[in-house]
Amino acid sequence: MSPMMDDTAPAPQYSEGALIPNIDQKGDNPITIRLTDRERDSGLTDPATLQQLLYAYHRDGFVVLDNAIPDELTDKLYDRIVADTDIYIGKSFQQWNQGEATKNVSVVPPLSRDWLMREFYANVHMMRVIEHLLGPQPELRFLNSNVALPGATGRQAVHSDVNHAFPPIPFGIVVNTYLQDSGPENGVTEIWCGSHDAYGRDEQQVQKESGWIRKECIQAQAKVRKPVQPRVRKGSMLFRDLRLWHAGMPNRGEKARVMLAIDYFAAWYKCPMRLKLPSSAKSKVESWGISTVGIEWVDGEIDHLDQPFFLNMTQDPEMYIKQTPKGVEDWRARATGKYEFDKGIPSDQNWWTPE
Ligand SMILES: O=C(O)CCC(=O)C(=O)O
Ligand SMILES: [Fe+2]
Repeated sequence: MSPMMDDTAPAPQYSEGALIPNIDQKGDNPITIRLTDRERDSGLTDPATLQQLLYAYHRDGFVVLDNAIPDELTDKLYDRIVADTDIYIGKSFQQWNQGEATKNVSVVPPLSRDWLMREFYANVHMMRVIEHLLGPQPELRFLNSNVALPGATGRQAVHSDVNHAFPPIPFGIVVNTYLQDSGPENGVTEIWCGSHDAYGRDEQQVQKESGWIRKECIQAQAKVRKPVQPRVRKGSMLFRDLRLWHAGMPNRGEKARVMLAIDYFAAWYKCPMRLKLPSSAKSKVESWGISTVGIEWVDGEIDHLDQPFFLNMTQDPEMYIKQTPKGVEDWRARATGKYEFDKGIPSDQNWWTPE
């Protein structure tokens, strides 16, 4: 898929041979770019828009794209995931992210044919950005959501979602699509622009088993670029390099804050994780034109609220983590037989203290 020229787009302007991007762009930490309604509805991303999205992402490991999804669809998915969350948290065990105090829970979105909407999971503007960053045929391999419920008493540690050894180049992107307007008041994620390639893994990690960042690195990096809780509009897509530091924050509002987590990996990376989707959706998903090598088609419907949390963003099929009734099964639990639910309770050693 390549950007297509649109005859109705405004004539480009140049300065010393370079295109001047005449687009709706705001902020610098992070950069937010808003598509025109014309771009959204035609599915054609102006080359200048794409250029700025790529520039921001290469610089920061992070960029926000606004107005790529019609609001009605976003509202519909929000209502469904909130209703599902009520059911999910009544179950005997669930995936609380960094302990129950954060009230941050992973809830799989509905996966039936009708609910698998291209606008979210293979949005044409989103795919154009991802293909230009990860190369041809990027692979969808993980689909989940983070629900930040009101009433949290704690925040997450500053962390990177990948704690294993990884190549020092972009290999995977998570797109966090926000299903409501968000800001610090309802727990928008804390973001550390530019942290994706600031330190090596051994240098930055508290321990090998988690992606939590060492206090010295947190304090030092904040001098280069401050962490921020950006204000984002409903339907915004937050493209984040999997190596980037970030943290889930307490939702002090009254309504649940929902963000999708859609992970694409570069084809060359050969991530072994597979996403289970129902065979009934196969022809629909294939019609999106994305690579489906990361998808495992299963017969019958999938009860999305009854899937154990499963993750493997490494390159090694044996390095997966899986949620079980006794705790999280990771390589260490498999070796020792010792299962734990949380990786520890975050303290002020795990976030930035302004000096
Ligand atoms: O929900 C959020 O804002 C971030 C959650 C997160 O980063 C995580 O659980 O790994
Ligand atoms: Fe995270």
